[in-house]
Amino acid sequence: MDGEIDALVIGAGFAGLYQLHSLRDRLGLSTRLLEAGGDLGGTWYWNRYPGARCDSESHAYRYFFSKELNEEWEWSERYPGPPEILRYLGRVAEKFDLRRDMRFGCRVVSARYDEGANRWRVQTDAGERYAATYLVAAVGCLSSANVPDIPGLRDFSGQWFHTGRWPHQGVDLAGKRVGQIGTGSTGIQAAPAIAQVAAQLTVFQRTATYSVPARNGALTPEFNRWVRENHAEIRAVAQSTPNGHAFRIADRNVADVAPGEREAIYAAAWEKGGLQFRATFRDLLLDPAANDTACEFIKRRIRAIVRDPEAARALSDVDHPYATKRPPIDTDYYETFNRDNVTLVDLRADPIERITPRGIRTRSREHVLDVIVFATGYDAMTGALLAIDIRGRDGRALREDWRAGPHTYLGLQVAGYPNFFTITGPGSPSVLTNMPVAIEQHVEWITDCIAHLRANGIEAIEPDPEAVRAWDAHVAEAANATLLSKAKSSWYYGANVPGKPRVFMPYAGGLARYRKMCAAIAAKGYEGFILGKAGERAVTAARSGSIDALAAARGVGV
Ligand code: N01
Repeated sequence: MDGEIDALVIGAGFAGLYQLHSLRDRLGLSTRLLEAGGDLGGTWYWNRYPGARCDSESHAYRYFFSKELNEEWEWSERYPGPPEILRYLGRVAEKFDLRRDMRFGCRVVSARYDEGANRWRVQTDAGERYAATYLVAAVGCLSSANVPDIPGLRDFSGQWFHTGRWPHQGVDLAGKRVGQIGTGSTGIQAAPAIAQVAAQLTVFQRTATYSVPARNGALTPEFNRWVRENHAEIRAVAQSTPNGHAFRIADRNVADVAPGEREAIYAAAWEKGGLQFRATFRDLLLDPAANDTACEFIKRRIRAIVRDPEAARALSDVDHPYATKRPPIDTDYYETFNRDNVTLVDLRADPIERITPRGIRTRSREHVLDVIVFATGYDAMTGALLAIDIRGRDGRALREDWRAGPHTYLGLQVAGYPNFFTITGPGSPSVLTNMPVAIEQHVEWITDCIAHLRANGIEAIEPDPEAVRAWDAHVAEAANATLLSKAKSSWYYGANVPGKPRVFMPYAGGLARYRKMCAAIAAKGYEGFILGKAGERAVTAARSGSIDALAAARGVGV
């Protein structure tokens, strides 16, 4: 056995670092962190594609748990890129002396709950073994790259890359003919940067989307002073809004203002840039008529920017309401299509038939390419968890229990998997928020929970299957109460991965509301969880029936 420890954390992104610090330094637990990548950073370790940048504004894209850390750290830009975010996380690791308990290049391949010992037995791809009482998955929601199975890829004679696995030494695209598949948040960031160096860029678009300018720029010393001096207030705003950003959603409906004023509000938000566009009216995700006004505004802007009428038509031919798929923000995305070296291929009219040795063949012609960039997203929310063979009580397999979609309680725990926690797991606000704020809340909740167990001599915790069933139903209800349910092709539903169950995975009820629920549940002695000794738990859970059966009975998760 390579390691007998109290707690094991998988993943060295924002979530894993803070969880290691909390369990080790706050609770005094022997804790180890394992990371598949060669260094810390999580998503930012892997995502180094041209144009990569954070979509959250930097003054809220940070940890809030340490005022001292905030006072020491200054972001240089409104939206930092991977090198600066990695420097920030490196500073965190250094300040809290985290590296001594982190192992890199260790991919966890299996985790098995040993009920007799009440321990998780974890194995890495190198054959190292660990045993821990608590297992925390901090594996990220968007870390399992999705490379579509397009026939012929193996025969392609050029190079190909997925944006989420971009080579760290960079890729020389100068003078190359580049084909980019995918126009989500990543593709929209990548295309303008690639177009600046490539000889020719061909963007293959399957679904058009609505992008708003990011308006990145250097932060002034005055702004950074304001950030330092208003740490508590910025934190309070981020923690009290539905999306965890440091801006409030306007307290007005679209119908409350006259058309002229509405136009001016949208125009000001467009000029200001960023995800705040979503915050212009409170009913944008609730009322189709309200949403239509935002769609129309953005479509008009696209048509005004893009000179080629056919490209303008395809880019503004969006099939879903605004922000029902994750809204991207961009730097000169639409303007890029005015360059002589950029071509848009509308895959709805001219679908990809196959990849050939020379490039990509669509129905109408072959596009000859030196490099293919897959900006095709992720097996989101469940992909990285299910890549690990996770076995709970009686050898039950998570891959089997989640065959019809994920089932969790609060996105934090799974029935039948005692002392196993998922940071920003499916069923939590996670990807609908500014991630570090959601992560901090989960890490602190898990830490408080484990502290409670230890203070009260409780061996283990897991959710009651009844609570899981109710939570599944609530997650579905929360999505259906918004327009998010109108974009069935979104990765929130797993629709981008063939064969993946179509279940709305994140919790759409808002982070602020969710935080209150989590706190209330803990205050009521962890209501909905089963706390006790391993043997007693097995009896209670068995009486409650299987979670699949309960979910199916409610028509949820199938
Ligand atoms: O992935 P996506 P992403 N043939 O799944 C297309 C976060 N993020 O990497 O819409 C042709 O959104 C697919 O088309 P369609 C953010 O949360 C954060 O861009 O499925 N096309 C779509 O256009 C974001 O939402 C930052 O029809 C295919 C694209 O590929 C999430 O990551 C930056 C295809 C995939 O878009 C994922 O964004 C970037 C196929 N077979 C991303 N398969 C920050 O800055 C897929 N597509 C924080």
